[in-house]
Amino acid sequence: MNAASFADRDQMRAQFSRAMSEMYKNEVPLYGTLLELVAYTNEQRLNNDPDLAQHLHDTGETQRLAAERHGAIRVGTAAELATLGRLFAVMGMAPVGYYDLTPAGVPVHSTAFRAVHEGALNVSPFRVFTSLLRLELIEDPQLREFASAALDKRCIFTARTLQLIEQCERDGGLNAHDAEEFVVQALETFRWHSTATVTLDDYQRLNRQHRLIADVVAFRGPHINHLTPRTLDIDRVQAAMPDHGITPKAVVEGPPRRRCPILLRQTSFKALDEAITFIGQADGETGRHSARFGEVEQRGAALTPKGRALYDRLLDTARTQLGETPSEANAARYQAVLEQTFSAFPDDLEAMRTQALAYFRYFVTPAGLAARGTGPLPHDLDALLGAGHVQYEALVYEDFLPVSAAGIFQSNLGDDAQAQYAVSSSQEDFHAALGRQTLNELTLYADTQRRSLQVCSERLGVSLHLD
Ligand code: OOG
Ligand code: NI
Repeated sequence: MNAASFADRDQMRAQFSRAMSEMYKNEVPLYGTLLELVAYTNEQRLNNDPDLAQHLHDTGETQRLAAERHGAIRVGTAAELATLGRLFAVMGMAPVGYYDLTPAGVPVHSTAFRAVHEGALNVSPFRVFTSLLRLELIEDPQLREFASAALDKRCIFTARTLQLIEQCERDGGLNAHDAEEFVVQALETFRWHSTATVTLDDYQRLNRQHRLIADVVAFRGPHINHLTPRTLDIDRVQAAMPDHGITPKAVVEGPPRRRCPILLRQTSFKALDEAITFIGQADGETGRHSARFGEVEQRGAALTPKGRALYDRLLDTARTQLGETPSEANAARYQAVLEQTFSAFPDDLEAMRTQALAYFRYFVTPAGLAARGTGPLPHDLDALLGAGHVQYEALVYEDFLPVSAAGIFQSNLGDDAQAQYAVSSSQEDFHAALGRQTLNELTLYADTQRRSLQVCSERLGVSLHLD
């Protein structure tokens, strides 16, 4: 079979993202409410802000906005993580970035599976934040043994999913019929189960060690624990949530509100308290577990290492100045401190560009194209920008933030779930478990920026410096 008759991986990812959203809407109706609120807010925002509408049009983001979301899952073993990596690869998703959450008291390390090329991202930017439990952090050897045995017994993939992954790897793709079946089969891995695989007693022992450990070990599979739509105005969504029966966490994670958004701002609402039937329970007898929640996010510019260092430093300064963990009680003060601290981060694109704080996509303007035939053009980017032959937009940040992720985890696990781990980050262990290296997100942004300059060079017939 040749490549032309294989199903398009980007379309498969788009279809999977839709199927996941439908499933989660049925499982967690409040997610459907949030989707409506976000769609309404985005529409209002685009109507009232023609500049923003133009910007999203120029970067190709308009078409992806309504479908844009990320999900999150947690797995228990290296084998589960490695097979998930192969499952996501079928849909054109690669592991990008490494996030160590143990310093924040969450016993996992994580990556994000997503598309990497700007063209593929514009077809479907669907991402899955995927965490691997660090079982070695369970102190009690007996409990560790129990957890490990429970995980070894389960298989989180359907037999058909495994067959189709192998087939895809062997042949180089799946035909349209198999691709459709793959989406249906793969979805099963992420479904919620209201029956646990352990007794209530064992669940409670796991839970006492860490709620996250119970959430991973006591169930048949890595249920999707939230799906997050992308809003163009997170403050407005946050303010409107209570009117729609949704109670958001007090503090929006990430940078403060700005004219030119950077990185990622996120807020979530509390996990549902759900009835679970444990092993050995009589008919009608249930226990409770809470794992699934909702989240919304606003994405801004991807930052260079220099920009990111500035962001990390300012966030750290703000938190130190606050003197305590951001919470309901100090939310207003935190907001004020954050805004004041971040006044040191330039809030216009030109300054962010000239100071090399963010990554950009450059494109040729109609005026540039018209000028091409009229004589030699400058071979210098600043001159081309000055003449209006080339324009730019910030690249959208496609990844996650460890401090924010830890805040999201914590708010949904309850404050009693904080723990102290005296272990070091272990990217090598993570790579060994995954069976491959994670990609460096900064390289990907630099590649996209360089490709956009390459296109400008070709279209204008000039040779630009591409680094
Ligand atoms: C993942 C939490 C992190 C985000 O958006 O930063 C996350 C989890 O709770 O499994 O989803
Ligand atoms: Ni999330």
